[in-house]
Amino acid sequence: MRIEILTTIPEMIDAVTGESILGRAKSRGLIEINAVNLRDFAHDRHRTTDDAPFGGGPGMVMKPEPVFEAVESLVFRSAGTKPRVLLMTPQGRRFNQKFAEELARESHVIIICGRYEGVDERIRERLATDEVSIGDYVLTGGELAALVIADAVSRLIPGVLGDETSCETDSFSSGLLEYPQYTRPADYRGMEVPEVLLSGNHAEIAKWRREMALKRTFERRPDLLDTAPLTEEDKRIINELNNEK
Ligand code: 6GU
Repeated sequence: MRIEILTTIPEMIDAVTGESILGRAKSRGLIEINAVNLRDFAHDRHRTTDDAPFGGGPGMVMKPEPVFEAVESLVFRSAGTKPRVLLMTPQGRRFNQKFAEELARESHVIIICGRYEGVDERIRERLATDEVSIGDYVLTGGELAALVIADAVSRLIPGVLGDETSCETDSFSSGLLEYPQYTRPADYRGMEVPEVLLSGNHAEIAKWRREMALKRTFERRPDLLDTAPLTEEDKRIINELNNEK
């Protein structure tokens, strides 16, 4: 899988993708994440990538030429395959785990970071396959949002997480929030780890964890219970939680 992030601030992308799990995945060849400097595709001596809006008004707009030409050069090198081209914008489709799973099945994803007050409308209309937002708040630019996408997608690629850390037990993959975790010491300042976790009884531990995941989801994100796959026993537990309320 190849992810290319088009930006005027490649340093921001390199700083994050060179470290930790993403850095290791890159050096092991499991994923390719490249920052592409839009200034390299500018047409003038000053390497300009933005300009004043036609019709006047405040702020600057990202020019079409560097973005079109950068994307075209990447698609050309992609030899026949059709990449997804994401435009990062607060006006886009809201990113979530399902969207991450969808992108993880692609072989080539290009992400355009909107900067300044906006991008030329022709980029939206003719170049982007998707407009993507990471939530209802406004960032100064799309770089942090692009990194969120790259991170969430990369960890779904087989081998990126260690063998034992599986993304199948994640919050949201199961449709529920996660159960509480504890590690040593069993008693910290009088705060004790639940007895069942020390019991060695794996069936009881699994039961307790499922109950806790249901309880946590019920309390914090009841909306998720509408779509999570639930067993009859799960539904009984939720009914009980409802009755307690
Ligand atoms: Cl993708 N860009 C910006 N600038 N702000 C955002 C966003 C993206 N997603 C949420 N807020």
